[in-house]
Amino acid sequence: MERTYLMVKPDGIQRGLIGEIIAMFEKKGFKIVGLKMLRISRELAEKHYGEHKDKPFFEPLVEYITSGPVAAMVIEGKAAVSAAREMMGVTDPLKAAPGTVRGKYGIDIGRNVIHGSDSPASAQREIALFFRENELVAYSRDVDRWVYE
Ligand code: DAT
Ligand code: MG
Repeated sequence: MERTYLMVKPDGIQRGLIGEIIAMFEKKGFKIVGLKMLRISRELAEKHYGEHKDKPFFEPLVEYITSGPVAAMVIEGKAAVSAAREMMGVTDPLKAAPGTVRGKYGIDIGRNVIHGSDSPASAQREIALFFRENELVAYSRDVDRWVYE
């Protein structure tokens, strides 16, 4: 089983989409092992998006992600990283497939509603950035025998 980091961005919170978005991953069969609201500091934003620090969109990106609270979560399941990326849709919401989070709920690339780790290594790094070990809960679900064969 694999874990990935997902985050409903400030536009998703303001637009009342937390429930819809969590429900998509929950109903898919993934297990939520971490969940919280937080306001990201500039320092944390710059760390989280460090790979983009030389890009022209870096400053607006940091402004956006720190502009209001976010909903942070860690989900667990088979191939969670790649499956969640598929469910989110591509970065530009106008190009994202219709059933995806960004395809359903976004228009502009700078308001693309959700973040998800892009590799298992990024997932590990991002989970550690946003969650303490004791904020992640290990538990079993009886329903998992109906999710996995
Ligand atoms: P993703 O969020 O799909 O992993 P990314 O890591 O390449 O995409 O970029 C992080 C965020 O930065 C992305 O969600 C939106 C913003 N961004 C990326 N490319 C951009 C661009 N060309 N113009 C404006 N914002 C962009
Ligand atoms: Mg990315």
